[in-house]
Amino acid sequence: MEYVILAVVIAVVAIGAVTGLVVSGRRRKELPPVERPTTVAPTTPSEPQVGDEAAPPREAPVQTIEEVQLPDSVETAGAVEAVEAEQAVEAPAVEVPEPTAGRLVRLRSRLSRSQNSIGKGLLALLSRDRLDEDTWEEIEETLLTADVGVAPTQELVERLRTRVKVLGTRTPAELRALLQEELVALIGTEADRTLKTAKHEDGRPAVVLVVGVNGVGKTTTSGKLGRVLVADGRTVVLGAADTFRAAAADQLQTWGERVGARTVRGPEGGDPASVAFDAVKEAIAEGADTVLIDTAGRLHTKTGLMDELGKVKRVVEKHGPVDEVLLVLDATTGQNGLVQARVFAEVVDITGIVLTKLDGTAKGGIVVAVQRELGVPVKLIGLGEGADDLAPFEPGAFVDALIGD
Ligand SMILES: Nc1nc2c(ncn2[C@@H]2O[C@H](COP(=O)(O)OP(=O)(O)O)[C@@H](O)[C@H]2O)c(=O)[nH]1
Ligand SMILES: [Mg+2]
Repeated sequence: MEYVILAVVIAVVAIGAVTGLVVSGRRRKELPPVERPTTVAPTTPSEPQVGDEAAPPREAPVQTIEEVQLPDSVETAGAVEAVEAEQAVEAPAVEVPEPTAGRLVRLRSRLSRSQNSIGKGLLALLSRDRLDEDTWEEIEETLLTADVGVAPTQELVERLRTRVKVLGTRTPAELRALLQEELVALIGTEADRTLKTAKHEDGRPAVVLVVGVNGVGKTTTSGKLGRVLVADGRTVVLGAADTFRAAAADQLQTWGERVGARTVRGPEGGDPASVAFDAVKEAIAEGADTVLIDTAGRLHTKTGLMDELGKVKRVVEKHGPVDEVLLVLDATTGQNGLVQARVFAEVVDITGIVLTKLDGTAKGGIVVAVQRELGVPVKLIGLGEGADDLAPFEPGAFVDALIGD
């Protein structure tokens, strides 16, 4: 009897083993032929288990982004996933910049808090019950601290004194309107602040030269302005005439690539004037609308600066007159900016000022001072390092941002 039981147990075990082999053999046959490439990293101990592989893990896309980026994993990923990953690397999406209309209003919060407090401070001072001499002196100091400049400050204080006297009773709303009006008048609304960036009738592109000392934000401004123009439907060519370092041209090119604008560049240390000339030449050939030429500012002597910048402009003008010469000034440098403005104005006819870094200074009054100094309007202001942080300068919106409306 015991033998019989033993024999049955052996038989059951044997049948079980054979069935197992057959089933696993079938499962093995059911597997797709050599799906996994031979380059796959050493398999984990669990992988040879046929039972484990019967569940098709590769049909469920469980790969994380990190895994897809790893070379080994890309090979094991499905073909579609691999192709998609490749496309993402090869064709960076071209960005669509923000529209420019109303940018200053949108960026108003960027005007530094201290700058805002100057506008609000003026309003508070004007709203005092008694406008005595001390108060007028405080108003004057506030304006001077903001770098408005001595003459414009005195003019403004005079006008405010006269108008406040006429006003008699002063309601907050009246005072605000009065200050708004006088600050806007001080900045000026007559000047043409538009940029000449439209193609000429003869098909020649508009040429914009961007000048200024090192670090003020020329390249950044060229890039941001390029985006603005592209957003407005223009075709733009960038000229990397800052040939001191390859990195400077790379920086400009990166800006251009983001919006699909081509950059013309020369060899490191090459002649800036010839790069500028080539940029305009190529833009003419392509029928582009606008050429933006970014120049170098790291010149140690005034003579060197005069020579090089003068040459760039003269050489470019062989193609026709330059439409805009934008002087970029860093608002945080205050009065120093005025000295720079004078030097540049001697070399080239500046047609517009770009005041950068207004997001980081309380010296917004420099807008007034620099316009007086050069007799040239501020056309653009920089309010941050972001790609769309450049705004057309509008006196009304600027003053509203200062004193709040
Ligand atoms: N906060 C702030 N930074 C700016 C602005 N414009 C430019 N910058 C920064 O200033 C630095 C110098 O700019 P860059 O364009 O290289 O100056 P460049 O030497 O005149 O070409 C960079 O770090 C820019 O991001 C601005 O409006 N606001
Ligand atoms: Mg630069």
